[in-house]
Amino acid sequence: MSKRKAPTSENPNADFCDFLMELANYEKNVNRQMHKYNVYRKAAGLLAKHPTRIKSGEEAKKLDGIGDKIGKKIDEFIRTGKLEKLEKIHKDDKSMAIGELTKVTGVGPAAAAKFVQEGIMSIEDLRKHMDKLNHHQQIGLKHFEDFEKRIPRAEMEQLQKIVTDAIKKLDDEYEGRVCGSFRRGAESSGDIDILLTHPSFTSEKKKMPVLLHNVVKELEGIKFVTDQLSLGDTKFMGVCRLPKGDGDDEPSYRRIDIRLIPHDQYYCALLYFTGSDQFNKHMRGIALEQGFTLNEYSIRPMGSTGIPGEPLPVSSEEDIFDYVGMKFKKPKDRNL
Ligand code: 8DG
Ligand code: CA
Ligand code: CA
Repeated sequence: MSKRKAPTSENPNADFCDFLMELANYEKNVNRQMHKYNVYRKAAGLLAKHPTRIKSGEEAKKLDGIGDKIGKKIDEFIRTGKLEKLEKIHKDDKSMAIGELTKVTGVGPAAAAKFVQEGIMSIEDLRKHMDKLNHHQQIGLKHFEDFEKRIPRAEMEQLQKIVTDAIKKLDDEYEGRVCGSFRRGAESSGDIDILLTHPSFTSEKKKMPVLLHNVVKELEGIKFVTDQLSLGDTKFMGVCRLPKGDGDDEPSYRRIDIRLIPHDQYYCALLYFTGSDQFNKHMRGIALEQGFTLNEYSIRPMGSTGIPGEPLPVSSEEDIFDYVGMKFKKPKDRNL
C-alpha cells in the first residue's frame, strides 16, 4: 500500500485507482461501510477503464458513478500529490493494523477489530496467539505468505486439469469448471473457483451433499487438497497445491473453493461466479431496469406487484443476456 502505482500507458489513471482502492478497503475493513466501499471501488473501476489521463475532478465527474466527493479528492491529489485523509489513516496504528489483519483469510473486519483491541497489531503478533484463532484463521495464517501471492495462469491450467480429471474419474456425469478471473482470461488469479454440478441434483430435490463430499474426499485422497477451511452441503473452502516435480521448488499452497450447484441453476451460477463482481452489479442493474431480478440462482420476471415470478428456463449464459436485452459478452469482456 505504500508504493503508489505510477500512471502507465495501459492505465494512465493508475495512481488515482490506487488511492481509491486504498480508501475502498479502509471503508470495508475499518469502518465496515460496504456502501462507501462499493462507491470507491466503482470509481476505481471506471478510471481504470478510461483510456486517457484524467486532468481534473470536473472531468472525472462526467463519468457516471463519480460524484462531488471523489471529484474533490482527485483535485486534491492532482494539486498536492497526496490525500490528507489517507495521510491521517496511515498515521493511525489501529486502522493500519486492522487493514493488515484482514488480509488473513477467515479474519473479517469484526475479528480484526477485536484482535486490535487486545493489542494484536500485526501478522507477527497474531502468530503468537494461535490459540485465539479458529481453524479457518489458523490455516489462513499458516499459509499467509502463499495466499498473498497471485497464481500464474500456467499454474491455474495445471490445477484445473488435476481437479477436472479427478472429478470425471469419479463420475463422468459430473461437470466441474473453473470460473472467477481464470474464466475471464486473467493472467493471474487470486484463488481457484470451481463450480460443480451433476444431472441427478436439481433445485426441486433434497440437497445432495454427498456429491460435493465425494469430490473433496477424492481430491484429498490424491493429496491435492491439503486442508479444509469449511465444508457444508453445497460449499467447500479449502487449500490445495500442485504435486512437487523432480527438482522443483516446493509448490505454493493455493486457496480453492468448490460450489455444488443444482443442475437447473447452473448457468445463472456460472454467470455469477465468473464475475467480475462489478460486472455482475452492472448486469443486475440492467436486468432490474428490464423488469427482471437476477441472482446466482435464477432470473425471474418482476410482476407489477414487485413480487418476482417463477424462474425462467435457462439453458445457456446467452439465454440470460437475451432475457435482459444485452448483447452477449464473452467472459474476457466481463472485466469491469
Ligand atoms: P481473483 O480471485 O483473481 O482475485 O478474482 P475473482 O475470481 O474475480 O474474484 P473472487 O473473489 O474469487 O470471486 C469469484 C467470483 O464470484 C467473482 O468474479 C464474482 C462473484 N462474486 C460476486 N460477488 C461476490 C462476493 O461478494 N464474494 C465473492 N467471493 N464472490 C463474489 O459477484
Ligand atoms: Ca477467484
Ligand atoms: Ca473465490
